[in-house]
Amino acid sequence: MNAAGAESVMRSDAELEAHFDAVVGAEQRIEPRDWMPDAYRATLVRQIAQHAHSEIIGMQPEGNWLTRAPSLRRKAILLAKAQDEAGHGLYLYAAAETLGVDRAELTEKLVSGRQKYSSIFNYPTLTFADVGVIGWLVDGAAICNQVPLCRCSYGPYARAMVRVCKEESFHQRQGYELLMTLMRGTEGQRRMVQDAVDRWWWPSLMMFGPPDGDSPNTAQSMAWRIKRHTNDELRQRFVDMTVPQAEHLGVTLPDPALSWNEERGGWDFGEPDWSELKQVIKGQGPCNAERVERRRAAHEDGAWVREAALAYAAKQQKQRGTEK
Ligand code: BYC
Repeated sequence: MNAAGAESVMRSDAELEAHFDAVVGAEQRIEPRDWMPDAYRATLVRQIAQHAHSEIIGMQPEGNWLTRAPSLRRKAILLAKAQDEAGHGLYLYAAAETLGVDRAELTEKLVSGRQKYSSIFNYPTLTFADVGVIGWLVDGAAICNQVPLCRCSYGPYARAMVRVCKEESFHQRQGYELLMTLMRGTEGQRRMVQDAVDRWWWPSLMMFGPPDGDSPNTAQSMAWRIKRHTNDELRQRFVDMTVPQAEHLGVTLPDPALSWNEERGGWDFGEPDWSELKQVIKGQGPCNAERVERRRAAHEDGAWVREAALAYAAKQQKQRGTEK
């Protein structure tokens, strides 16, 4: 038993909990070997797994355009972005594993529908403008949501977020640059951008989760300093950041209720269709079945890679054993 282990045997549950609360209250980090309440661990596994799954499933809508990108430059950018997302998934699965779960088990829960991933990836990508809008709006929303997670109380998750956020901001810029290029193009290209904005705006607002009054997890996650802001606070921040960008781009956001509120110093906006979010989360969005099926098939197709990696690791271990 290590020193930390011996110490925890000597402390009562109440003392351990008081120490945990003090560490979180002092804005210090909880690390994998520290004592933590079971519910804190379960909440982190739930959120980090869902986040990891979102990164991996999130490659699919964009992957749809990899072979049809309009130029070599656009193809190289899109490929690099999708590869970054695979990397984000890996950091996040690694962060989840520090909590005592196994990546294979998490993947199994994803493909059997027992764990969620972000609702946003259940919408189809109909034109190449969707690639730009995903970068601008979806990655823009992801940045708003994830920058505060760099200050999450759980060390491995917070540290993983630092690099993820840097890469997300490159993703957001590439999306905006793509859209600027299309907006400088033909009338048809401008219409294509507006159509993509019309389809992705409301689902992007739903990425932040249900309204605060219907969010069962927010209060506890904020008390534990996993979440640093409520869903509605982040949604407002996103709208305030995005409206001037839409103006600069020359597109109209599809919300007649959008208006500047002088008193609050923020934009008022309409109510997303929360019944749609519920349906998509339940697995009944336009592409849920297709996304999960594709992930399941890719996982099965990759079985030989995992077997080969395990056989190679065993061989290396055996060789090291005979060298000793
Ligand atoms: N979609 O109590 P609430 C990316 C669930 S990937 C699906 O507010 P919480 C990218 C929620 O899980 C970025 N489910 O929950 C990748 C909960 O259900 P359970 C993805 C949702 O956890 C590739 C229930 O509804 N980002 O950027 O306090 C290409 C009640 O909600 C959604 C993350 O994962 C949703 N939209 O807050 C491009 C960020 N909303 O688990 C880009 C990390 C809610 O109790 N996650 N639910 O059964 C979070 O910040 C939080 O988990 C959420 C939800 C804000 C999403």
